[in-house]
Amino acid sequence: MVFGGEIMRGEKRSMAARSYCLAIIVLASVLLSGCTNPIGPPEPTASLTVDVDQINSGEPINFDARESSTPDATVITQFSWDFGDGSKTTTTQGLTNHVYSTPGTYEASLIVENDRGGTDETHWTIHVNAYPVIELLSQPMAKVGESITLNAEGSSDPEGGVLAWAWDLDLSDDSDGDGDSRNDVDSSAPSITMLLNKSGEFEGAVVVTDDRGASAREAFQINVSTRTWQVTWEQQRVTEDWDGYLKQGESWTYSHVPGIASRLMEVNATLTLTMDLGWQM
Ligand SMILES: [Ca+2]
Ligand SMILES: [Ca+2]
Ligand SMILES: [Ca+2]
Repeated sequence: MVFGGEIMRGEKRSMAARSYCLAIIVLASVLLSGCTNPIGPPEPTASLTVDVDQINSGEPINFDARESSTPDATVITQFSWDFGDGSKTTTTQGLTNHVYSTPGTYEASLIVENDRGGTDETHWTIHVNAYPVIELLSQPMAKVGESITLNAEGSSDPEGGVLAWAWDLDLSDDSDGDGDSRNDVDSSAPSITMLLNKSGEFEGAVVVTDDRGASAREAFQINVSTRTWQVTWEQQRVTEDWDGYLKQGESWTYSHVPGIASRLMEVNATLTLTMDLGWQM
């Protein structure tokens, strides 16, 4: 019995020792894991921010993952970026940027990896706005004195945004006096009518802006020519009668001004003596 009792106490001590060791192993595992993954490698925590949630197509957006962390005794070794439009890149620093060339909604993702092979992933949704599409009806040729209509009312925004129009009717004239002749807002109507009162080549532009501040610009040219006039001259005979008397050496002068709408074509002068007194003593 004594022998058997020793055996039982020995088994109990052995079981207690195994339980104690198992508790130590489990505790050590929890401590080493950073309390995030008691089975696999210690995992980092990915953190992602962007400078803007909405951009216009073609504009850059900046991604910042520098707030990502990893448990003590480990370091982040790689940031794997997937921008959601088919473009991917990896960096060792938590900063990058990307240009979305096509409008749409994209979900960017980031995987942060540490030197123990632990990873964490996070996502961010980005809306890429499309620029308005300008539809401009203009008249490239005109004559002085004509009124022409420029119509951009048919312009549209792919997202259906509310549009605003700004016309600069002469890119060589600084109508608002700010030193830039190409930024004037001579009209904000969708369609305008302008009187062409002088000849020459004129260039203007219309800027259409959507409700998210994306602007599209289209220039137009108008060649204003002078009018061609057909002139018909009417002949008018002007006569002047004079019956004065001139002594030797005297003269008589007659002047005729034809006026601004006519001109003097020909002058025929005839002096007719109605009485020749002859020599008198
Ligand atoms: Ca838009
Ligand atoms: Ca101007
Ligand atoms: Ca100006």
